[in-house]
Amino acid sequence: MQALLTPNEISKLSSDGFLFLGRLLSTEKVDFINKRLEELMLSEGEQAGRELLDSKYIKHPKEAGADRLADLVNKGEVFDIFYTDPKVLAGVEAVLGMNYKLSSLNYRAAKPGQGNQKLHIDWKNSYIQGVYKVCNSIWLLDDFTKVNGATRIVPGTHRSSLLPEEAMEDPWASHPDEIIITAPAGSVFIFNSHVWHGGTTNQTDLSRRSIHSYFCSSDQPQQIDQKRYITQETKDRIGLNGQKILDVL
Ligand SMILES: O=C(O)CCC(=O)C(=O)O
Repeated sequence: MQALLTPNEISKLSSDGFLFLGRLLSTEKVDFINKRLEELMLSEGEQAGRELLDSKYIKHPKEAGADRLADLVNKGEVFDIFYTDPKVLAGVEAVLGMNYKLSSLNYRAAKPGQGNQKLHIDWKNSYIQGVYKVCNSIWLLDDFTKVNGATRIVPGTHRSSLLPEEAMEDPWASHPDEIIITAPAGSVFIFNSHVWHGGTTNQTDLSRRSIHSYFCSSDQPQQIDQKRYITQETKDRIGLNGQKILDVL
C-alpha cells in the first residue's frame, strides 16, 4: 500500500508529521459534496453532529465556532471515497502500521469570525513515545487561505515529548514554528494526529468547510462506534474492503 507514496513522502510524513497528498477531488466533485453537506445541515438542524454527543470518547463534542456533522459514513455514497482512497490509506498505514480502522468521518466548518482552537493532539491529550495511535486526513472543501480559518500545524512536534500546554504559556496563541496549511479546495493533507495542530480564526464572512477522515489503530476505541451506526445499505455498498476499514465485519 505504501508504494503509492514515494520514500521521500513517507520520510516527510515521518519527520514533519504531515504531508500534502495533492488535489484528490475535482471542482465538480467538491461542489457536489458541498451541496450534499448543505442538505444535511438543513435536514439535521439542531441535531447536526448528534452522533458525537453520544460518543463517550469525545469530551467536548459541541464547538461553538464551527458547524459539525458526524457519521458521514451512513449519509451517502458520495462520502465513501473519504475513507477508501488508496493514497490516504497509504499515509495512514505509514503512521499507524497495517492494523488500523476508521475512527470517525465528520464535517467541520469554521464559522465566520470563529473557529480558533488551541494547539492540541488528538489522543487523550497525552504524549506517547513513538507508537502512534491516531492519524487524521483533512479534505479541503474550500480553498484554505491564511485568513479563512485554515489548520495550523507545528511540524515535528509529534516527536517531542511535550504537549502544547506544557511547552507554551498559551496554547491558543500562535506558535513561532507553526505553519498554516494553504491549498485549493479538493486537496487533502494527512497528519499524524500526535503532531500539535488546531483550527485558526476564520477572518472572512464565509464558512471554511472540510471533512475529517480520522483513523485509529485497531486496538483503540473508535470516536464513532461504527458497528452501532452502520446501515445495511452502507454495508452492501462498500463491500468487504470498506467494512474491514470500518471494523464492522
Ligand atoms: O478543522 C481544522 O482545521 C482542525 C480541526 C481540529 O484539529 C479538531 O477539530 O480537532
